[in-house]
Amino acid sequence: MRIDILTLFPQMFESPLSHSILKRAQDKGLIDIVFTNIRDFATDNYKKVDDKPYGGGPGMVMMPQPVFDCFEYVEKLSPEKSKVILLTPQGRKFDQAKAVELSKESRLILIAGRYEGFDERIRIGLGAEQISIGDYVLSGGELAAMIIIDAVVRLLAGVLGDEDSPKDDSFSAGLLEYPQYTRPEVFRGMRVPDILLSGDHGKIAQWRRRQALERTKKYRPDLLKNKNTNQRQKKG
Ligand code: 4HQ
Repeated sequence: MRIDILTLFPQMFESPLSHSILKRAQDKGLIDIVFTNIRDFATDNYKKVDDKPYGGGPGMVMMPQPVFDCFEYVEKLSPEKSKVILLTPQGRKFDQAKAVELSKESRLILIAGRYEGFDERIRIGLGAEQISIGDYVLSGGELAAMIIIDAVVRLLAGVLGDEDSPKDDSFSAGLLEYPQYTRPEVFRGMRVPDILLSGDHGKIAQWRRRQALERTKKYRPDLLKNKNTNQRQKKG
């Protein structure tokens, strides 16, 4: 997969992409991440990419010209068909189903904005899909882009080892994860449940399914309510 990122702050991505799973995925050549700085497409001497909103009001707005020129340059860098994503609170909320969907694309182009937001013509003209990572206001789209990259890349074939296959992740089954324990058997007076020490794999699997369901009912009942709707949305 090729991932292009259009941003005013490419350095923000350095650390998250240079560790652990995301680093390994790049080292193995499974993903290729390319940054392009929107500011390089500013045309005036001050490298201006934002301007005052028409109609007045606080804050600044991303100008359409640098973003369009940057996008058109990036698109031509590689021939693959791409999915274009604009990070914005107006977008559909990101979830595991969307991560799975994006993991099937061969190329993603993510546009991370700053300031109070994008000139509306960026939204209209680029034909981008709008995605929000949640109902809160960030100071820029960069962290949102990183979250999407992390959730998508770990789903790509060969990125995770077999041991930590994403198949039993919480959410892939629509449920939270069952409780996990490691050594020692007793820690500060708290015992590992006997069933996990029994060696009876059938019973253990049954216990885990039950626990996952109970936890979901207790902490995230909304996941159970939405379960059928989510699956229907996926098929439709
Ligand atoms: N932004 N999910 C970029 C967000 C956001 C979100 C605020 C996006 C500022 C310029 N992005 N603008 N929530 O809060 O994706």
